[in-house]
Amino acid sequence: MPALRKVLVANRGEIATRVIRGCREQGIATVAVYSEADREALHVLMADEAYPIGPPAPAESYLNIETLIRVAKSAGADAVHPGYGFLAENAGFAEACAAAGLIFIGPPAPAIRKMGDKTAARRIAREMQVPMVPGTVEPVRGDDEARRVAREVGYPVMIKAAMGGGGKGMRLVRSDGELDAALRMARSEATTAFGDGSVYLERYVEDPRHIEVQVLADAHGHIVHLGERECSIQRRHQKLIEECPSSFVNAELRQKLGEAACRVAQAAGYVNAGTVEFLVDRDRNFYFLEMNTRLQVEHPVTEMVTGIDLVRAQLRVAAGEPLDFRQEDVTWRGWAIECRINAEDPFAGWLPSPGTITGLRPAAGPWVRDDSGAYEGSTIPRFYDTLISKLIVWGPDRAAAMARMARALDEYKVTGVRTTIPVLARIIAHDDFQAGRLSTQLLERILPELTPAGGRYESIAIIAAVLAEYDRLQKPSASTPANGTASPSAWRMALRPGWRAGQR
Ligand code: MV4
Repeated sequence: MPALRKVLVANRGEIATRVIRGCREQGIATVAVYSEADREALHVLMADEAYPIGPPAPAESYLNIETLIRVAKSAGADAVHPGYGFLAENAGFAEACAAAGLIFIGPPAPAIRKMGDKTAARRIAREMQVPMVPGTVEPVRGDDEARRVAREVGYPVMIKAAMGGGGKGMRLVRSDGELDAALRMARSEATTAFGDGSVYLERYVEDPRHIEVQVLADAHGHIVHLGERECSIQRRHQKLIEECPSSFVNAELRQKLGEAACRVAQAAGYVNAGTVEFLVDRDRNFYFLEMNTRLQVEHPVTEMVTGIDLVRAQLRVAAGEPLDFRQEDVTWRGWAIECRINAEDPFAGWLPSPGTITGLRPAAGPWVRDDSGAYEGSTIPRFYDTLISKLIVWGPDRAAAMARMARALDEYKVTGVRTTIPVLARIIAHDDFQAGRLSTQLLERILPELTPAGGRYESIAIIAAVLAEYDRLQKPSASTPANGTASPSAWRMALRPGWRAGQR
């Protein structure tokens, strides 16, 4: 079996730093790549070597297969880690790596391809008798077939793109009358987005939870699951907060979900780390949704609770080594929560807020982990996703983890760009979150009360008050307070350079 000696990390940001750290702990050398927008990025500083791969636009750098492989070969790398996003679920990239004699640190190309086609994935789930939302397995052919199926499974139904995923190209249809127009829209959207207009149909699951299961498979036929992650706190299919375990899942359901996930992965010929997504309804019925053939953003919560280093496992499996633990060795201890800290302004329509981070003091302390792609003085480019960092905390139970997250968010200071920190703090403090009453609809429902425009006016009021105070002090009549204290006023403290601006 080939031991890995040098890995090219075909990614940027926090996931590139996560993979570099994993490699370094295993004594594996790392090669970073960077676009013109990332010359001074953290992953470039952290890697043993770094090479430019082109202009900022992803299509001309991080998505350029030919360039990445040329750099990997000339740097003498023997493997490539794709991270998530970019080329992570591109079967052609996995094949191109193999053709160039490079180990792709991910699943075999056929498994990526199968799971990329959501109807093929549904076929596998059906064969393995994994529960699925009632609907079509094959793409629907004509409008008549769609109408027949919709009536059969009952409205409301969801139209989904066969080559889609992650919520792209989905359409909710509440009645016969809406079906034709929705089909047309979904097909044309799917053609534009995925170059394939095939769609399939499912009954709509009302107010579901999104729960996913981490699996790990080696090339020797061993496959294990590491339990579930609760990912229901999302906005427009972007997750904001994830947890391990889910307060909705008991040991019995965990075993059922885990076994179902392993069956799907096994049938797909899966090797390496992967995630099987389920919808779970109010009555704890679960339905297979899709499989993600990559290391996920939210993998750290699983690592914190199981003690299993997923990047280390990925590297070992890619080198042909067997998993060094069995299913019965996997235990879940305590509770982990992750918050995604994005450079976005939740008080201004979640507008991206790229720019230079002028001040940065990440949270730290016991059981706090900061998986970051940033440092003070670094830049969040406008060309890529807005993730600055993932803040992960662990506690002995959910209440302790929530309290620790509240503390860590309060401690985390970023200036220069707007961040999602204040709204994350408000979600964590919300009664429904505290009580574990989660669903995929929760965030959209409570956001209006969490992000009033008042945040803006508060800043303006502070500035106005400070100016008024400054004006007053300029006047000859202004004097020392009668009690003679020389302590700085609260307003002056608020003006101290640094932290106040990002705090809100
Ligand atoms: C659904 C659904 C309800 N019923 N399918 C969105 C992402 C994609 N992976 C599947 N999604 C959904 N599929 C049926 N039959 C509701 C969603 C959904 C959702 C799922 C997970 C997390 C957040 C979501 C937000 C809105 C809708």
